[in-house]
Amino acid sequence: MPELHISDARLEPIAKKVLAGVRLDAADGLALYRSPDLLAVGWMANHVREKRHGKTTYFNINRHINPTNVCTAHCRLCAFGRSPDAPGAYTYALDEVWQRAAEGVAEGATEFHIVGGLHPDLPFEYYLDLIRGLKQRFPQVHLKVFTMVEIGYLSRITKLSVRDVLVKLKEAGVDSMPGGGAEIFNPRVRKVICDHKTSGRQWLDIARTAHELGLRSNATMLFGHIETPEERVEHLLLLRQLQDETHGFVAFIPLEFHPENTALAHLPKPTGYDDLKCIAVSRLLLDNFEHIKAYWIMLTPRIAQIALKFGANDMDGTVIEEKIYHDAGATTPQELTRSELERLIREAGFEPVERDTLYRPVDRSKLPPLTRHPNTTLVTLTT
Ligand code: V47
Repeated sequence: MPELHISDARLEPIAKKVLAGVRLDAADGLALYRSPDLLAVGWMANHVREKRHGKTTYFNINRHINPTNVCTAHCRLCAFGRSPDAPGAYTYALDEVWQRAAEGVAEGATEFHIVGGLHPDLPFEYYLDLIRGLKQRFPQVHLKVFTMVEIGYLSRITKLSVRDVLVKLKEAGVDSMPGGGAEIFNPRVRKVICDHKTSGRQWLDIARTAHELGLRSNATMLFGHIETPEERVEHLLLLRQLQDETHGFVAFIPLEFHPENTALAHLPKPTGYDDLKCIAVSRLLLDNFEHIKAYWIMLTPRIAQIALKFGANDMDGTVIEEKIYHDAGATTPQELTRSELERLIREAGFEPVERDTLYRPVDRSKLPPLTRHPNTTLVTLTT
């Protein structure tokens, strides 16, 4: 590996810790965020990444399904949620969910990633039927379903405890949970960007309960709006603390805020510099998270590719039909083919490995043949 050149002297003691495998603290996290020396921060993050994963970079073949965009939370950060009677509001009948899922399976999906709005009228049975129906029809596909925020909402509307909601969902067939809704845990920030939603403390408590029940989950951080570097560090360290306790988190995904079509549209758009910094700092502070994802939908395939050298070891998936970021003005394509993902990874000097949701390598020769070859979709990279 080439040598580390540090132009910011404040990073020297941190680099020593990183090379010695010593855990970083909050002050180190702040120094990393404040340092203009992006390349040195990236070098350190890549050092940790390559020590753990070598040249391996994971991706998966997945299908996103958002059963409804009707949402009572009205978060300022969000361009996806709608009032029930607003133009563009939709809720899928279960048959539409099966149809989308079947399309995903035809593309070779090993995972359904399912999240939606906090619908005022849908009964808990709708969600249970949705899970049971998917499990029955596609037992081989991993169900990564519902954020901590949705679980908190289902607990409120059913008057069941969070634990009981999770137990019922697990019995219905939920295998693990995505990491959304974490945003920034600090209450000052939540008051502005997602006032009526599950608090940061509740998000962490729900994740703890899920992990105790054997449901693993991901975690996210939404950055690039009104949060300070201190609030980012606090967020990451709260996740690290919970991970020390439960070891239930699978991957961490830093999510860049897209302001378009949201109530925060006046905020500046994110930058590649901040994207790479966030990826690198998360790799360095979250020493007990195995996987850091460069979610290309949000970062653009170009930045996601570079992020692989800044600490990320996963590109997420082929996705198909992404709505949350595209409603917020994302100009990335809605899907990438397997061969596009592999090319991006190889070109950056890494080895692509298809994984399942829990990062076990996927052996395609043991799976049923695809009805639609995953490389037939031609995608033009627009950014
Ligand atoms: O929870 C919403 C964020 C998340 C906007 O677990 C926005 O594998 C930017 O959690 N601009 C959903 N972000 C996406 C998510 C995710 C994505 C990929 C993989 C996984 C995983 C999880 O997107 C929301 C929220 O934090 N979000 N609106 C917006 N305007």
